[in-house]
Amino acid sequence: MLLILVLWLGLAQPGLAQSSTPNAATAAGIAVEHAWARATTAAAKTGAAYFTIVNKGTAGDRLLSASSPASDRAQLHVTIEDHGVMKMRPMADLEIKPGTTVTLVPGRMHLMLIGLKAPLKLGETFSVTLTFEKAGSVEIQVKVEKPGAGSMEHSMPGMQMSPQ
Ligand SMILES: [Cu+2]
Repeated sequence: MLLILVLWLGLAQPGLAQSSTPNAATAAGIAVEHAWARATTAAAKTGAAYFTIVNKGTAGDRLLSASSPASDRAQLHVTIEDHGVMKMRPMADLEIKPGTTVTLVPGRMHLMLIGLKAPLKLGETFSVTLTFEKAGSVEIQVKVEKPGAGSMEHSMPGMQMSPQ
């Protein structure tokens, strides 16, 4: 019900919800652009998605959680180096200050798709719903690109999940 209200308010205000590209979603000043994921092997149980969040509003917002029909769970992860070993840790949330852009890129941050229901195949798209503190739910379409796309490998040798 709240989502419907938020969407209705967005549509009712000229100047908002004017994005036409399929990859962009706008609600309360938040836009999500260039969402992509890496293709996975047939055996992969996890995948990673990346996107750019632009806060065009005058107030800060926070990305609180995410979900996708492509996997059992979707978790925001940050990549850190610990004694020369790349590790990833879940993030509680992600702040997007007004007028700033936050980009999830390999080697820094990603949306971890845990328990993939099917391999992510090159050229396919799947949806992810991002839940923001103020902007509410924003559905994005994630395009699957080549396994090695991006600047750094997601699955680096020695990369491991820290216990939660
Ligand atoms: Cu991860």
